[in-house]
Amino acid sequence: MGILNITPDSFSDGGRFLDPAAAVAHGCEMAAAGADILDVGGESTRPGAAPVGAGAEAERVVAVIAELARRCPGAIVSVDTAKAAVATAALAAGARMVNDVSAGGDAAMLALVAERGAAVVLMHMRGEPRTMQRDTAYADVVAEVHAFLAERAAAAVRAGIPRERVLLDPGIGFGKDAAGNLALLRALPDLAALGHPVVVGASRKSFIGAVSGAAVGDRLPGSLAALAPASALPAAVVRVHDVAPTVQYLELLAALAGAA
Ligand code: HH2
Repeated sequence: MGILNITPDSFSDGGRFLDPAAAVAHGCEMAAAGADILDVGGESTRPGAAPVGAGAEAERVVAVIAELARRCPGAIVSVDTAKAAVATAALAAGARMVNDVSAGGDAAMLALVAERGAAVVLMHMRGEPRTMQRDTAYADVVAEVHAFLAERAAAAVRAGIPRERVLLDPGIGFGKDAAGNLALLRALPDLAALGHPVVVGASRKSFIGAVSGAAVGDRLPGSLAALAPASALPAAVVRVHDVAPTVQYLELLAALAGAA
């Protein structure tokens, strides 16, 4: 899953793709480099980010989604939004997946995804982006995140979304400290045991800087290393900025494991 942020303030690529033509070109480049899914977002979720209204968010993403769906029919276009109103417009424009960092926090979201025959990513986050890094202490971060995701997955299936179209994401960096993020990555096999495909978004995130001291632009090696646990799972999606190096990294791991 290649990341396409059409925002002025995303933590690593903010402002680069505000021009729709530049956004579409980058999406097509990622698809050509091997991304199966293009995740288009119009609101930053970095810690402290200011919220964006549904109208402005939809305005940023809808035309780009329509163009990507037309130009890259081989890729699934995903909309990274927690708002059902934005998801409605994005699905009408050709998106086939909703990446919801609030895991169905908008009461209309799960029914909408079910009704449109789309897929959904349900992610764990503590609180909201503005405040999520204020309290990163958990009695047991893995148990708490997995219990939350199990409950949200059951709600999605109850809403009528087929099980294989409900993907679960531990929310790396969303209200967790570096130790919590590492514990969640180590525990991915337990999350996968819930029986859903797993999504991991570790690309360039601050825990990589906490471990290595690398600045945000220099975190590709750490971003790849953070994907090793996901690569061993039966069904996983990795959400990344650097598609071509990630594809090469995963191809080599698969070759070493003897997989097709
Ligand atoms: N991380 C970000 C945004 N959306 N969605 C899922 N499912 N999982 C993630 O880990 C995830 C996500 C944050 O990264 P990015 O999009 O690069 O930055 P920003 O939120 O500042 O736009």
